[in-house]
This record gives sequence, structure tokens and C-alpha cells, in this order.
Amino acid sequence: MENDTICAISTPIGTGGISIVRMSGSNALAIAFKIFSSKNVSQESIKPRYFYLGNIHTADVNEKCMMVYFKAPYSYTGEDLVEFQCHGGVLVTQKVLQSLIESGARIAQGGEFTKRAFVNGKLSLDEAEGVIDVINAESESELKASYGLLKGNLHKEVEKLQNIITDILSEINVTFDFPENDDEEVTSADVLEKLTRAQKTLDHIIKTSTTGLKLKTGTKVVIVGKPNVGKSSVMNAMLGTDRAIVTSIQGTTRDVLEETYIYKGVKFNLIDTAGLHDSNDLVESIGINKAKEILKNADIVLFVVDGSQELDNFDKDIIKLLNDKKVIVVVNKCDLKQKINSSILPHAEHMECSALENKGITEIKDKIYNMVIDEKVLSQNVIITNIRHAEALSKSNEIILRVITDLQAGANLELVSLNLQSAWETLGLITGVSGTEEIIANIFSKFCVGK
Ligand SMILES: Nc1nc2c(ncn2[C@@H]2O[C@H](COP(=O)(O)OP(=O)(O)OP(=O)(O)O)[C@@H](O)[C@H]2O)c(=O)[nH]1
Ligand SMILES: [Mg+2]
Repeated sequence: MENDTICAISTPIGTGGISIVRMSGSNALAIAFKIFSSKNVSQESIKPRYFYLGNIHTADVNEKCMMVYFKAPYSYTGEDLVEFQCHGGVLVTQKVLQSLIESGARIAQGGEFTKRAFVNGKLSLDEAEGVIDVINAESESELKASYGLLKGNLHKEVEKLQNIITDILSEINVTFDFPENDDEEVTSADVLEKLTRAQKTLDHIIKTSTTGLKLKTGTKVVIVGKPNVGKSSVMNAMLGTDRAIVTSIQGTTRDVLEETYIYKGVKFNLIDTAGLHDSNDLVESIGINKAKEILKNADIVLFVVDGSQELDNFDKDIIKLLNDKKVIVVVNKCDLKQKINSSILPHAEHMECSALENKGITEIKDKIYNMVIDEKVLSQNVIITNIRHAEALSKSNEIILRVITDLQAGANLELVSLNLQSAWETLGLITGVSGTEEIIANIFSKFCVGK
């Protein structure tokens, strides 16, 4: 049943100052007053949006707490909603939750509060995704983009595009339904002009996804090189911590090490790997194979060489693996007398550094940042950070481009109208005005319980 009363602990499980237990549904208030009492208030006299001090009294619990009530439809879910602020302990909050379940509520599924908000028209699907993105944001840029999504920036743009399509569709319908009325007749040229403008907006939004998607997933930066060139030292210098073990012994790093860093508010995933060479050591060989695998999915490769030595065959073998990659050649150990002066890889950037003396490290981070981030995009209102949105936008863009080509080739407006309907529906997948229950369930399954 969709509107049974659900409850959950909305704060993280653990000890803290306060925990919040939340309940939503038509029986929320009645259930609350089965366990909560206060000399200041009763179920009949309670005012919405006021905090009341009282007691939750059950067989195991004698909990002094605060209660607040939001009356439907003026609540997060659009339903009657009650929240208890209890002492922040694991057992006490579980006992309060248990009492609510024994009094007639049922435990909420992950994201069920927000799903109800969506079903009750409080949020569109993309705005609901903004909620989870705000919760999960790890960098300032991701948080800013998530707030934009939650505020409805994308929603508004999608609606504007859908409205243009709706207008064109109704004009075409009028033309077909009242062919005798010349004043109302829409021409292919009118449609073409409106669609071309819409397509430009769409294109502009889609272009933000190159930078936007990276804000959320993080850019995968993989450090490779032969043993002892200073890969782990470069990683530590970039992170500003001694994350990886560094020794003068070849083959120190045997496994893949991954760590996140934030640079200028953007997230990067830095991956250190085992030195690539011919090894007879079983464990090291496994590490080397893993490194080659990881390399395939790298967004950017830092190919570290030791500037104090001539390149050897191991370096040259690695170069063969880098053909189709975005590479920065990091010539490390620049504090020593240098033996490498010329360019090593024609298609790559070359940077000098000394991991030991922390020289040239910020410049490497800057170079990586500039290779993936378009700063103009970061200041925009709409930034596409979600692959689902990017796909729906690209698909509708393809349809609109096809319609434009058809119109230019003299296609009739009836055919155009069918395709435009499909573009409208594809855009609607973003906000949830079109789409299936399966898509919706999949989105909310990624939420935590209590949200
Ligand atoms: N002089 C100098 N030595 C460095 C520099 N960077 C690293 N080293 C030294 O080079 C040696 C190897 O450093 P690592 O960072 O462990 O090298 P690696 O490439 O990770 O080595 P493996 O894990 O064995 O593949 C250590 O003795 C480091 O102190 C540098 O910039 N200058
Ligand atoms: Mg290492």
C-alpha cells in the first residue's frame, strides 16, 4: 500500500548528540501519540511546525525528547510527517523505532521518504536525485552542482524545452485540424527556426557533461613507470601525506593503491601502481598485470621517469602501452644531475619535478586540472553530473537534429510531429513526467534509509 505509515532513523547509526527518528503517512500523528506524551500537547491540540518537549514511554524506554509535526501537504513528503529528536545513542534510537513499528508504522525502504515527495509532486525526479547528490557530495564543485540540481535548475531548462516542443506540436495540430484557417497555419520555416534555437540550448547543456560527469565520479589519474623512478613518492607529494611506502628497493609497491584528493574544489582519484618491468616474483607480477589493467581505464596517465638516468628498455616498453592515452610525462628527481633533456612522447605534456623536495608538484596538479576541467562550465547554473540525464539529453538532441534535417529536406509536418512527441517524452525521463516505475525504483534504491 503506497500510503501506509513509514518510519526510519534519519541520522547515521552511531553515538552523537541527537538522533532523529522520522515517520510519514496518514497515521503518523496517531501512532506518535501512542508512544509520546507531553503535558503541553495532545493529538487534538498539536500545532504543526512547533517543537514539543515530552516523553516516549514504553516497556524499555523512558526517553525525554522533542517532537515536531508537519501537516500534509506542507511537509517534505507531502504527507503527515512527525520527527522525534532523541538522545543520540544506537540502542535508544532503535528502541524508539521499534516502538513506532509496534504501534503500527512500518520500516521505510531506502529513499522512501523522498520517493513519496516525488509521488506527491513535491520534487521532480531530477530534483530528488539532487537530494542524494547533495548528501554524497565529496567536493565543493560537486556540492554546488548538486544544489543547482536540487533547486530545479535543470528541471526548469527541461521544462522550457518541452514547452517549445508542445507549442510547435499544437501549432501543427491547428494547421491540420483547421486547414481552411490560413492565419493559424504554421510553416516548416517557423518550426525549423524554433527547433534550431531549442537545439542550441540543448547542445549547450549537453556540453557541460564532459566536465560535469568528472565532478561526480572523479578523474582517474594513474601513475605508471618502471620500478624506483619515484611513482609512490610522486603520489605522496601530490596527496601531501605518506600514503604509499617509499624505499630505495625496486619493487616496493606491489599492489594498486588508490586515494582521492581535492584540487580547486574538484575530485581526483590518484592511483599508484607496481613498477612495470620483467619480474620473476609472483606477487610483483600479479601487481604488474593489475597495473596494466588499470591503465586501460585511466582518464590521465602520469608516466614517471627518473630524470637522472638515461631511458632504458623498460621505459620504452611502457611507452608502447601509452599510445592512445592522455599522458603527462613526469620527469622526476630533477634535484639530481639530469640525463633526460628531450621530449620522450611527442603527443604528451612534459613536466619536471622533484617528489623528494616537493618541487613542481602543484604544477602537475594544475596541468591535470586544466586537462579535464572547463572552468567556464563550473560557473554555469546547469551542469550535467548524472549519466542518466546526459543520456536522455543526448537522445532527445539526436531526435531534434533528425527532425531539423527532415524539415530541411522538405518532410511533411505530420512526420515531424511524431518525432517531436518522442523528443518530448525523452526529455520527460529526466524530470519523471514520462518513464517507467522501474526507472523510478532504480533511482530511489540508491538512497539511504531515512531520506
Ligand atoms: N633524489 C630524489 N630521489 C627520489 C625522488 N623521488 C623518489 N626518490 C627516491 O627514489 C627511490 C624510489 O622511490 P619510490 O617512490 O619508492 O619509487 P617507485 O617508483 O614507487 O618504486 P616501486 O614501488 O619499486 O616501483 C626512493 O629511495 C626515493 O626516496 C626525487 O625526486 N629525488
Ligand atoms: Mg612505489
